[in-house]
Amino acid sequence: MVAPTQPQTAPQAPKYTKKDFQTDQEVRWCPGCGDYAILNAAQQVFAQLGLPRHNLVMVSGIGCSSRFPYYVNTYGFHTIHGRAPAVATGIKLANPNLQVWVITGDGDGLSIGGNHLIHALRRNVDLKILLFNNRIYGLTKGQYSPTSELGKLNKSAPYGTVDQPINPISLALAAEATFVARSVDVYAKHLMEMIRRMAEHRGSAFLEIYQNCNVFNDRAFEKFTERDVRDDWNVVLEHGKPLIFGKNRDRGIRLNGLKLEVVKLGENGVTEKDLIVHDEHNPPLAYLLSRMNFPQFPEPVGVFRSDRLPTLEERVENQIAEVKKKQGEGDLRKLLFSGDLWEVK
Ligand SMILES: Cc1ncc(C[n+]2csc(CCOP(=O)(O)OP(=O)(O)O)c2C)c(N)n1
Ligand code: SF4
Repeated sequence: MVAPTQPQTAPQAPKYTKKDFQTDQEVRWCPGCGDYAILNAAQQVFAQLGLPRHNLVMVSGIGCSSRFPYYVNTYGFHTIHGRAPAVATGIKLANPNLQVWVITGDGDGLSIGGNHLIHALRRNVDLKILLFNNRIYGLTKGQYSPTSELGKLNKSAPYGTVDQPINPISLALAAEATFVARSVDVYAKHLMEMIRRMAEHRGSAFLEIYQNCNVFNDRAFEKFTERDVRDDWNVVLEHGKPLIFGKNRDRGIRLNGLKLEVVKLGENGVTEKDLIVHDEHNPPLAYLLSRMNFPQFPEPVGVFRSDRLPTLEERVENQIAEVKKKQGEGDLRKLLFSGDLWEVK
């Protein structure tokens, strides 16, 4: 049995403001870094969750983004490079009442920690994973990352990268994450809404956040996120609504066979009825939409997939209860002294 998705609220939680989630730690990010906006959005959402602070845990790996736990007044764990999902899985299994957040970067989460990320997602551990994607290694001063665009020139690729980048949304969907979304550091309201949705979700929740590193990869997303172009170059995914975009709301996304295409409303008899209606509960559609990227398509932001399925910790708890019903309480001492024993002299 799977319980319906509900906010993990506790009636006794005090009324918080964003300030309650700030710390006295000096924030060491560069002035102008997109990380500040994400921190601000997260602190505001945490204050509104109705959860006591001691029920929240921030777990991070290594990188600029991974400094996050120092700046949030909850429990926190700055772990080792790429391993935050493994540590977070242990925390969640040991105490399923905690709401566990993982903070990672495109290098931390997709390069050294790619393997851990995939397995946390496929196991449907109830983790809320924020991936700050600045398409660069920030902390180590600007090497290219698994999301750097093909041909990117930088210190570690003086003639341009020759690697095909990872699409984090496609990867998360292929790994069976049950909640997958994207937002942008400067879309404050949208970003807060996505973080709130993650908090309410039970199961592996993955949010890719386009984050500007103004020192080593400045303006990486500006062509589709600047105020004057974003309506023309973003399509906002909303469950049950047709995929319409553009300043004049006159363009949309249609399926032509198995391919997506941009169409203009009113042209060649195209109407709203021809457009795809977004469905968060349709993983194949989500995957198709995840393949839309600027400049061939508007960049989708919003929730690609959201499905309530049994989580790892629910399965573990159920299994223990089932076995206990059949075999009674276990006896650790008996177990340790069963089977073949040797005495080392
Ligand atoms: C085992 C190990 N390998 C490499 C490093 C060096 N290192 C530290 S952070 C980092 C990449 C960080 O990039 P990203 O995850 O994109 O985070 P950002 O700093 O951009 O937020 C690397 C390679 C390390 N600290 N430990
Ligand atoms: S190096 Fe880039 S990602 Fe790191 S704090 Fe500075 S601006 Fe932010």
